Amino acid sequence: MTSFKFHCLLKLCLVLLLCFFNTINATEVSHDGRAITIDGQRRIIISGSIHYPRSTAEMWPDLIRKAKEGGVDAIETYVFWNAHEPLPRKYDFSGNLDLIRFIKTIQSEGLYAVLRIGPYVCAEWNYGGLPVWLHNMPGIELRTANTVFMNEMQNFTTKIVNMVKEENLFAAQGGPIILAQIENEYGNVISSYGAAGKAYIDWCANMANSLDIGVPWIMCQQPDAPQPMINTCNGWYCDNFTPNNPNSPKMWTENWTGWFKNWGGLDPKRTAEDVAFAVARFFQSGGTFQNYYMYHGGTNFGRTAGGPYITTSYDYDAPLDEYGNLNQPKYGHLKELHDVLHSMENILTHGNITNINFGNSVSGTIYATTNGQSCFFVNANTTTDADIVYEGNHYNIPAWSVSILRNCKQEIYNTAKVNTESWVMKKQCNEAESEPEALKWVWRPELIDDLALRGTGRVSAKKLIDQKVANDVSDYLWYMTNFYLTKNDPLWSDDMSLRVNATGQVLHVYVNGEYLSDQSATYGVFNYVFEKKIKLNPGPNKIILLSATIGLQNYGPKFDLIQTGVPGPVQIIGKKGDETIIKDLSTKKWYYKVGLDGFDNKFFSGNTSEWRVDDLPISQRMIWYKTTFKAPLGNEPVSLDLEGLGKGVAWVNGNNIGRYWPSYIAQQTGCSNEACDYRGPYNNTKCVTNCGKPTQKWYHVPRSFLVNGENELVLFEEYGGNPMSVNFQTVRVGRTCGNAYENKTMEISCKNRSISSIRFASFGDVKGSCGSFRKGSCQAKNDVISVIQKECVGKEVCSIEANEGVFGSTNCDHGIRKRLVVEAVCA
Ligand SMILES: *[C@@H]1O[C@H](CO)[C@@H](O)[C@H](O)[C@H]1NC(C)=O
Ligand SMILES: *[C@@H]1O[C@H](CO)[C@@H](O)[C@H](O)[C@H]1NC(C)=O
Ligand SMILES: *[C@@H]1O[C@H](CO)[C@@H](O)[C@H](O)[C@H]1NC(C)=O
Ligand SMILES: *[C@@H]1O[C@H](CO)[C@@H](O)[C@H](O)[C@H]1NC(C)=O
Ligand SMILES: *[C@@H]1O[C@H](CO)[C@@H](O)[C@H](O)[C@H]1NC(C)=O
Ligand SMILES: *[C@@H]1O[C@H](CO)[C@@H](O)[C@H](O)[C@H]1NC(C)=O
Ligand SMILES: *[C@@H]1O[C@H](CO)[C@@H](O)[C@H](O)[C@H]1NC(C)=O
Ligand SMILES: *[C@@H]1O[C@H](CO)[C@@H](O)[C@H](O)[C@H]1NC(C)=O
Ligand SMILES: CC(=O)N[C@H]1CO[C@H](CO)[C@@H](O)[C@@H]1O
Repeated sequence: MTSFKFHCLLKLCLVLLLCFFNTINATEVSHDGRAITIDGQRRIIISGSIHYPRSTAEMWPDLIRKAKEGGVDAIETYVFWNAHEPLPRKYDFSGNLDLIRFIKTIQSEGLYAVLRIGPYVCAEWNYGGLPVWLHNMPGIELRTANTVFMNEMQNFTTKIVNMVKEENLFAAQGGPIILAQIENEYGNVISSYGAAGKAYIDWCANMANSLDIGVPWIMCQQPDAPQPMINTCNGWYCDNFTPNNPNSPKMWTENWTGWFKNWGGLDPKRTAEDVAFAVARFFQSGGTFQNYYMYHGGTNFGRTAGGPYITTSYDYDAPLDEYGNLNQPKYGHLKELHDVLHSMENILTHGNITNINFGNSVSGTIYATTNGQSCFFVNANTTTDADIVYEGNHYNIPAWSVSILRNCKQEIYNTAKVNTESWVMKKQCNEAESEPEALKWVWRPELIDDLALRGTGRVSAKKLIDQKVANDVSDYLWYMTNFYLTKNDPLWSDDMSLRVNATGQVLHVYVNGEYLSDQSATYGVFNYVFEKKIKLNPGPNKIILLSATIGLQNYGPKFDLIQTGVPGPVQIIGKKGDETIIKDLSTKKWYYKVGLDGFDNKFFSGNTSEWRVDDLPISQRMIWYKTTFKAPLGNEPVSLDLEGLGKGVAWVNGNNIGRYWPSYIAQQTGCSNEACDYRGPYNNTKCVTNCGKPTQKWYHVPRSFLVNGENELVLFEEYGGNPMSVNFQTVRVGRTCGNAYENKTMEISCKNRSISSIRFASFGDVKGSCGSFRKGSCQAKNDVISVIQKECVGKEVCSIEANEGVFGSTNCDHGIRKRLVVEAVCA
């Protein structure tokens, strides 16, 4: 009794203490036309998107810490409705869906949070984050003034807001959340909803306001956002954006650091120079809040990828790569910019602004307060470097770059002058296995014979149905029908074929128990027609179609209505000479079965029965493979090489690491052998790589999925492949290329490994890029390589001043921009 009382008392004290603590820590977030204000202070806020389900809870602290070290103030995330509410009122906030733990991790690392609830999120996420069961509710219309939808949206939004409030996570409660978002990029599609669209967006604003969260709400890409919503900009560049109200600050909620990848598509690459240029221009033109989309892209685990046809990797060429490693030089080059912008916070948020036009696309912006001034000089000319004179001093501004000058005298940053090392990552074989490439496999087939023989499923209808009817609980839906044909049928001939109008998913076709063929599409293709010659029996015949989605549509006006599966028609075409006779099977009785037998019976985890050790099937469809392996030593990230396989799904210790499809070869054209030129407006077709190679052969296996001792890998192979070369590798820094302009410091590091040798070093006008450097027309007198070797070999990190004092004078002409360049190999 006493101890109980004491315990209660203690709890009460704790609660009181916490309340007290929270009240005194309450943060007031507001805004004026210039900036977001925090406790009355105008702030420059650099934010970065990290989507919690695209990594693991174990990875969050490291990712957020790295973001903080990279000069980021706030972490932004969407909230993924269909992940949290897979079935109506059945919620999941476990594991990497633990939103509250994610926000608390942000808080404990000392950063702000931006909560983009949506709950429509786009995000290349399955169905844009909306639960597919919404689609099946009677009377519903999504994302418009429809009470069924609005009730559901309000129900979920309220639930999230209440959960967050209960944990005191809004800034007004002492928590880290400074901003929240309702809806998402609705302005891009509003016109297709007519007047109901405007009514809906006004309702969204009112609903959000009524939730009383104590921090401002934003609406991105919403030019008519009703007050007090702040409308914000998304895009590659946002310097020309103006908010719709003089009291709203200029905010950029999605500055795309790179781009996503689709099956068959190329690896996008946006240079550090161009991202920095876009950010610097945004702040030059009065911006005060900007968010990197993405700061860490991560992985589309399980069935979360949208599209259709978005890959499992969501690396995004973001400052932190899929594995959580620094993407150098992007990470470091932006960190320097953030440090410079933060050092100018007061002047940028209070200074008077004057613009100067130097002509030829060169301009300047001066921020002035009584304490001093700062200048941005922008050269937006894509080809020609500029020499400008300002207050008697000369400045060289490379084409497509921004210089930032303290006191308008000293250049402290130029977006085109990268003083950060570039890392070339490499994969290393699993040192825990004696023969890493010889995993021992067992296998078993997916059960289709039974279905094929009986031709029956669980549900039937006299029509073809949209696959979304099954609430998207599986990628797979079987369509089966029987029909009778005699040799007297007008259709009967030697030339008969099956024609199926399908949506852009993968289709497998079986006729009378035999596999006929498959077909798939590419990203952005919503329909195709399957047509193949078939042999039919006089008498009963059976057609089986297996439709496999690769993520549902996530974007576009009324994207939710785009059909999935086999909407039909399904026809048998008979040709006799010039005559074509069509038999339509669409309104026959069709039997349906959702999912695969191996999923129902949990072949991916813990089902040990009936696996076979004999005659490993190669290049056979619908096979389950299983093996065991030891986790790679150390704590570097782990990647699974699936080259040799076709298409399917992979699990490690029961964790679904995503769809795999290494046999989908990326397009052959569009890549260039020349080094990527950062100059000129970027789009996602520029600077791409990986032409003609598997779109994605490497799959991230988070360390937290692994255990000491035996681990299990299970593959469901849909197309047929060979698992014999499957192997696990670790990801580490292979080489690093240091780069520092004259009078800057060059730093190179091999993360936790030592620098083993120096492959190239020169101080002068070096040509080429990392991996292909060559000496230019001029260089320093001294033996630069031996200086670097002496300083760096054997160390994990080394830094050297790039100047003539260290390397001796150079024979470079005046006006040549000298730099120290080093290529080092890591142990
Ligand atoms: C959501 O709807 C359910 C009924 O389906 C109701 O019990 C619950 O209170 C609602 N939640 C909110 C936050 O409105
Ligand atoms: C860029 O500079 C070149 C050379 O001075 C000039 O011919 C061209 O018009 C400029 N382009 C723009 C867009 O200012
Ligand atoms: C800023 O502009 C205001 C209004 O034009 C002027 O009164 C003030 O002196 C200016 N301050 C500076 C530092 O230029
Ligand atoms: C079937 O697909 C073809 C080609 O896309 C199209 O022309 C035709 O209209 C479709 N038929 C139906 C009924 O949708
Ligand atoms: C394992 O799979 C078999 C079918 O091969 C099934 O009968 C059995 O119930 C499954 N066991 C478990 C634990 O799911
Ligand atoms: C994208 O950039 C490429 C090369 O810079 C250019 O040729 C192409 O027209 C651009 N495409 C779009 C849609 O802007
Ligand atoms: C670097 O510093 C030296 C010595 O202070 C100076 O002469 C030189 O102009 C500087 N170079 C640059 C590019 O700033
Ligand atoms: C790198 O080394 C530091 C200490 O030197 C250690 O804390 C960290 O876990 C190591 N990280 C990796 C990825 O090996
Ligand atoms: C490619 C793309 O979507 N660009 C957009 C970038 O952002 C601007 C401003 O919002 C849009 O106008 C562009 O369409």
